[in-house]
Amino acid sequence: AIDVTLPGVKLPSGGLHVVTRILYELSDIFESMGYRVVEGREVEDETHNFDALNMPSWHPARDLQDTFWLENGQLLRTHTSNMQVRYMETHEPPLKIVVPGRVYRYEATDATHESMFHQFEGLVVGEGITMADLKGAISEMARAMFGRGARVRFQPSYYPFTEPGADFAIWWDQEQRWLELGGSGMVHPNVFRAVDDLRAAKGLPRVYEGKTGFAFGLGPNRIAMLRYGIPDIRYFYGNDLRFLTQFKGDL
Ligand code: TYR
Repeated sequence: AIDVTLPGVKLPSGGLHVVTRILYELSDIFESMGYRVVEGREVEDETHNFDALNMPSWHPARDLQDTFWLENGQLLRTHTSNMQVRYMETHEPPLKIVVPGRVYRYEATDATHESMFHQFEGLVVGEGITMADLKGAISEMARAMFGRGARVRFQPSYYPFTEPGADFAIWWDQEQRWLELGGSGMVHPNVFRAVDDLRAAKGLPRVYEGKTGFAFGLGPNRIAMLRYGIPDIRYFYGNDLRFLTQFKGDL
């Protein structure tokens, strides 16, 4: 006979990884602002990772990102900005997209650097888009992520695929300090031109010249580290259950 009053056996369960949850959270925020979430390839060619982003092979900015090269001349994408090019190549403006995903850099590993990490990219293209729209989008994200008191600060910076380019930081009210969170800027006209060239090569109409847009890229790992007090980026992918279970989310 079965004693139905005996306690049951608790089955172990999985849960979403802390970085996955941050990516979902960011995606939800931007979806509610009308953005479409798209994902893309991690094995990429030079055209989409560099050249079309106004970084020809002689460009000094290529040294900013140490690249993992594959044997067939392809590479592991060094940023999610490759998807700016891939998306525009096959879609017409106006558009609003965000791209969560993994990126790879060949660099020494330490508490704040890993050879694989995540980025969250945004791209908006249309008529008469300005930096005020960029600021609005980042501010809205900051308030949704860090609370009503969150403030955003932009500082001039350089990215070959933007003009002008800006880094942004968020005022973390709880800790009373600025968090450097990512890069952004207005899409460089050369990027639009390169995209139109790629489209023309496919027999698609040139629809990007004369358009304006903004883009940004931020670091979800950094958000998780700051929000939860995680001291070392290597914990994320070390697969140590003592770490993972502390941040176990819903399935
Ligand atoms: N791709 C940049 C990086 O990896 C971040 C970025 C993305 C900067 C979009 C500007 C931009 O418009 O550091």
